[in-house]
Amino acid sequence: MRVPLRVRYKFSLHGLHLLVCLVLVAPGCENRITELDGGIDADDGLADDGDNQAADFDGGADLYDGGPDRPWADWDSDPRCSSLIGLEGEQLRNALVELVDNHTALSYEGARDEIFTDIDNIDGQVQCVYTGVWITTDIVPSNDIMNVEHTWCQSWGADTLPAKSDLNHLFPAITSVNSTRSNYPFGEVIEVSWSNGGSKRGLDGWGTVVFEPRDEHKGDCARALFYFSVRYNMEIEDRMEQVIRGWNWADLPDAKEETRCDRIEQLQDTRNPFVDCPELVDRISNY
Ligand SMILES: [Ca+2]
Repeated sequence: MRVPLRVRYKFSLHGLHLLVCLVLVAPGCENRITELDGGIDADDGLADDGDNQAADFDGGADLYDGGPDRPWADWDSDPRCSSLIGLEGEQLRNALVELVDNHTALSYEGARDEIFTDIDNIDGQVQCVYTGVWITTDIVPSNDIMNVEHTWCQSWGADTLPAKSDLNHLFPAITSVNSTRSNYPFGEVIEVSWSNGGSKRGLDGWGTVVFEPRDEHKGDCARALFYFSVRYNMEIEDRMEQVIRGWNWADLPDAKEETRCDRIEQLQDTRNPFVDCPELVDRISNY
């Protein structure tokens, strides 16, 4: 069994300070410096049980320290976000709700049809977001093969319209893999019990069963969840929120995700603003 990261941090700080320093300056670990400082007592350099919150919310995930800020002045280059310039916190949340509220809701059957025949169909093929497996189809496939994943699970509050059919959080997935994800929270797996195509299920650093999408889908998943939280005024569990904030930056929107957002706008009249401007995620402190 692997030792949870927070325990390893304490062990390292007590006995192997040099090792800790080497880890901190390794490429890609720069963000850990600030986070780790938050868990160190300034007097003796040892982890303090009373203020090691940074270590506590890690849970096996890469520590999140926020993404690079884009100056508001540069946002003029993206007219889709121009109405949001300068807004943060509740003001931003309210402005986002104005943008995404009252979309044109499809029936669930209609949404499923659009996924398989239009928005996720590329030259007659549809890809499972969790495994990368492609199937050839120009219709809604058999439910035994591939179906629709509710990133915000139906059992979490997406079981009625319009949330149930909101394409901004629906994706195609191999049926058996969708069942494996079930309604487990998203997180970073450190003890793998199942894996397929880069996605994993298993225990995170707190010993909770979580599902981790493959890297290519981590950001898409995160932005779908932040969208859902704002659109439907639903809270994201704190541990999951810390993880997916990091995923938002680790897997920034690419042309495929942006094109998907365009297609959804044609059908629903609204977009996922976090796909257009992923920096917005960090300008709301709690979802
Ligand atoms: Ca992606």
